[in-house]
Amino acid sequence: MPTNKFGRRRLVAGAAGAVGAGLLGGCDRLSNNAQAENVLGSAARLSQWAQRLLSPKQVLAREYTEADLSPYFKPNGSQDPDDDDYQALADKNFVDWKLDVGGLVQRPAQFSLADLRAMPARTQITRHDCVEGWSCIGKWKGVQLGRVLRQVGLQPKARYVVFRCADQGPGSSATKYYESIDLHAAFHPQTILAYEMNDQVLPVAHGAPVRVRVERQLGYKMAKYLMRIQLVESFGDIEGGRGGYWEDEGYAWYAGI
Ligand SMILES: Nc1nc2c(c(=O)[nH]1)N[C@H]1C(S)=C(S)[C@@H](COP(=O)(O)O)O[C@H]1N2
Ligand SMILES: [Mo]
Repeated sequence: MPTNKFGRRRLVAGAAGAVGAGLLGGCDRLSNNAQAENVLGSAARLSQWAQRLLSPKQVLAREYTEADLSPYFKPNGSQDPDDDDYQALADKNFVDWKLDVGGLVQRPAQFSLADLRAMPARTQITRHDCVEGWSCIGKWKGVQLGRVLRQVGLQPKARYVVFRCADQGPGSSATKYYESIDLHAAFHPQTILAYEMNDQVLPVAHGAPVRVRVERQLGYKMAKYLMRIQLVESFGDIEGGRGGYWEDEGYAWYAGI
């Protein structure tokens, strides 16, 4: 019946609004802040975003304890980028490294390692699943990507976050490794830019100085050797057009687990 339908829609809208308000309340009190508009673009966008968070898919990946840590965490893909600029940065312990954040943002910015370390950190012990069929449990510390994005502010057209890496990638492609995720994954609380692994500075083999953790997706989404983050409306005109290094070779763009 139409009245039921209307009632249900009102309920969903109300619930989405409540979650939106709750989230903003928890996120540095953005609700009282003009920055909220920059991040979320518009009220319509807020409802859409909040509603997605209500969906059963928006759950945390399981977190483990120290006792579960894998004694050996297998490095995979590139393990020491064959790139002169990267090697020069590595030689100086990445003090000159800067993460460039640009594209469809309000305030393009560069973040040094010190800048990222000065932001509130999140630590999580999670299981990494590679599409090749192996898994390892590791402990990661870093800054939530959502915090970085809130700091630069998104333009309303921004839909995807593209990660650009220093390495050429292990396959036959001449493309540098890159990846992309949507804003839903980008603002997931466990999506972090990790600079520590198992209480150590992130080793080169695992993506120093900073690698992405997107805990509800497969390993190939978790870009290592991060150099640049681009906010885009579409990834169709980037490299092979399928949203990532392995995606351009045929892997699925959405690698949810
Ligand atoms: N820059 C870059 N990131 C990358 C890769 C790569 O080759 N280059 N390999 C991916 C794959 S397939 C996996 S399983 C993980 C491996 O991360 P690890 O080396 O920490 O195990 O990194 C992912 N991120
Ligand atoms: Mo992988």
